[in-house]
Amino acid sequence: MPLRIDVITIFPDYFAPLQLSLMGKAQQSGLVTIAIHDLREFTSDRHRSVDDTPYGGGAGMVMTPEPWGQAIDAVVTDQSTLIVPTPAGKLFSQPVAAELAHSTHLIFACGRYEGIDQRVVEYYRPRIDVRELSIGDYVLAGGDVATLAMIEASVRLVPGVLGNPESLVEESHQLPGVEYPSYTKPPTWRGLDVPEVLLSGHHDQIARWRAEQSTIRTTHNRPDLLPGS
Ligand code: 6GU
Repeated sequence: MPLRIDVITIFPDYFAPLQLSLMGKAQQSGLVTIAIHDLREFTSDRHRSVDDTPYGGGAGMVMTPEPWGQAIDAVVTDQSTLIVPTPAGKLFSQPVAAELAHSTHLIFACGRYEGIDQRVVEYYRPRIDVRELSIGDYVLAGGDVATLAMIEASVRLVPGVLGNPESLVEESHQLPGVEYPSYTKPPTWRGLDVPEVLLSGHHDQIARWRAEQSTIRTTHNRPDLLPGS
């Protein structure tokens, strides 16, 4: 059974790139089905409004629950996972991506403004799996770009999507650190040589060098990933 993904957004055009490259191929091959839905199609007022001022005061606008309920009800099943992208969510990570890749049905509810009325999460939480997820410690204008990132990270882990699953094995060998640097032809570029060991054909030495480089990079760029930090 293919992974089904429904995205609900007020900016359907954000999702055009899902037709390209690996995500486009994943859909063409039938391993993944992605449908994009315009939240405004689920409004019932003349102005197709989706937001209002926050109770309790404060800056910005909050998305009203009615259109969200209509839009989610149109796609939800008891097998669905509802994902609400928000900087206030739990951190999205590679293990979360792997869980989502093995799901039956994902619904992404992309909020804008100051977020979605919290009763939408409260309503669906007793009924289905609901996850509020953040992609990192910075603030985006809305959940759409975060949704693109989460879809790409998850879909590439759906069995059969990657032509060469060796790359997943190599990624897993580096964990919990980051990858070693890569080089290709030409052997000299602007006076800079490819590290000699990589041209040596000594596979054990190459593996050792790469593990060392991975540790150096992790120490320098991501000390938070080192054991005991
Ligand atoms: Cl999921 N949404 C928004 N608006 N900002 C974010 C984010 C999500 N994750 C990190 N920053």
